[in-house]
Parts: sequence; C-alpha cells; structure tokens
Amino acid sequence: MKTTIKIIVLSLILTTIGCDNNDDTATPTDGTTFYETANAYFIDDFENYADGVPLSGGNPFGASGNTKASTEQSFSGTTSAKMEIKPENDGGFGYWGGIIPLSPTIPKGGEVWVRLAIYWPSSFEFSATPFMKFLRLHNKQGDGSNGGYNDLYVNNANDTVQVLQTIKEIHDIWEYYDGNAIPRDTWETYEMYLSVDDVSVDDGGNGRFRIWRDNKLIFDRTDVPTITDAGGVIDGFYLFTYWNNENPPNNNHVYVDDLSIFTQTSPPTNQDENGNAFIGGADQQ
Ligand SMILES: [Ca+2]
Repeated sequence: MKTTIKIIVLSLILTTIGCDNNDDTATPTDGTTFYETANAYFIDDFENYADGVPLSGGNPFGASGNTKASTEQSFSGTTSAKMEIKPENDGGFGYWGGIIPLSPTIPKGGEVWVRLAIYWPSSFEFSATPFMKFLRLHNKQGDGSNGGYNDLYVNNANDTVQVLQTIKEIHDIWEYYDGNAIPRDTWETYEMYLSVDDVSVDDGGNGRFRIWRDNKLIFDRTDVPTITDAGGVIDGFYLFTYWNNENPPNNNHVYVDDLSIFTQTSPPTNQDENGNAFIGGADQQ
C-alpha cells in the first residue's frame, strides 16, 4: 500500500516538475508589503483595500493575478481576499491564490505558523485531481534546489473519510484526516505549523508538522523531516497557487480573510487545548 502511494506521489511530483516551470522555482521577491504589528511576521485582514482592488504584485501576494479585495464576504470587518481560478488559467499558477515569501527564510531549528479563515461557496467545485493543493510551505534545499513542499491537501471535500491529507514531498508519506466534510457558505479556520528540521521527532530531531482546523488539532505529525537536508530552509507560504496540470470546468472562487504568519523570532502566545503554542483566535464569525 505504501509503495502504491509513493508511486502516485512521485508521479504527481514529476508531472508538476515536468509540465510547469513556475510552481517549484524559488519564491519571488517582488516587493511584498509587510504590516507593522507587535508580534506577527505578516498579518492582513484586508480592510485597507477598496473593493475590487488587485491583491497581486506583492501587495500583498505574489503569483496571484486573479486575487482581489472583495466585500462580497468577510470574516473580519467588511473585506476579504477573493481568490479565483478560471478554465483558461492553464493550471492556475500566477493566477490562483497567492504567495507570501518568508524573508528571512526559516532554517533548521526555526518554526513557522500560518493561519487564515476561508469561505467555500456552494458553487466551488473540488474537481482538482487527484487532490487540491491548499496550504503549502516550500522547502528550498541548501544548494538552492527545490526540496518540495509541506502540503495540506483537500481530498474528499464532500465526504467524511480522507477529507484532508498532509505530506512532505520527498519524504512522501501521506497522513489522512477523517471528519467533517468541507462546509459551504460559511467560514472555517485553518492553521499550519512546522518545526523546521531535517530529522523528525520520531528519529530524535525536532521535525514536526501540525494542522488545526477551527482551533482543533487534526494533524500532529512527528514522523516528518520538514526540510530535506540540514542546510535547507522554508522560504515561502503558498496558498493554493496551482490546480495541477489541468483546469477546473468552471470559474471557481473562495474567500480568505485574517491571514497571519508568525515565526520563531516572535512566536504566537496563544496555546491550544493541549498546551501547544499556536496563533488561534476566533473560529466563527
Ligand atoms: Ca477582513
């Protein structure tokens, strides 16, 4: 079974690399705006953008040609980020979602937390095959080459079995979440955390990969080397960005609000119900 999974993953990676020269390259460095806050590396509630303004070109996202401020839905205030992919977007890279670079990058021994609220309209089609890329933290290796992503994927959005799944590419071992289906026309929150190490907790290091959904810990992986080699770093947060080497049948959009990123230089001070440091916060409107 594990071998089969690895073959599927390897095929997916090879397909990605073979058919797309953008998705695995280094994080762009196009003038991203960072907001001054007491603790966060990055935080945006999208309230400072007028309805319809593009959220691209590093303001605040890169590779986000379709992303715009929108007052159609909001988790906080009146405005969110509307992210869209269209059938003509050729896999979506450059259009779908967005990238926030991490500068300085996060080395071995570092930590990174990313949290957001998301609203999936009932019109959204989870048609990406085999799975839909969702939250992703990219590993650049010590020699500058691609070290793969720490990924949260949506698999069976409308089911309660294998709804979500995680992987660190190159490590290539899936873990699955069985639970509530993806809700429609309402907000939910997700948070991703990495303890950055090429040696996993299980192997005596500090490599760890957590996901919270509505502040509940749903993945707590201790088997994952979150960077491939000791000289590697985490260099960017990728939200969607690529629909795989295919296109959705119709225009698809979601709304994202209250995106925040923290690192080890000023970690979040909240704790989850298990005492783990996390960003946390409101999980309902
Ligand atoms: Ca907002």
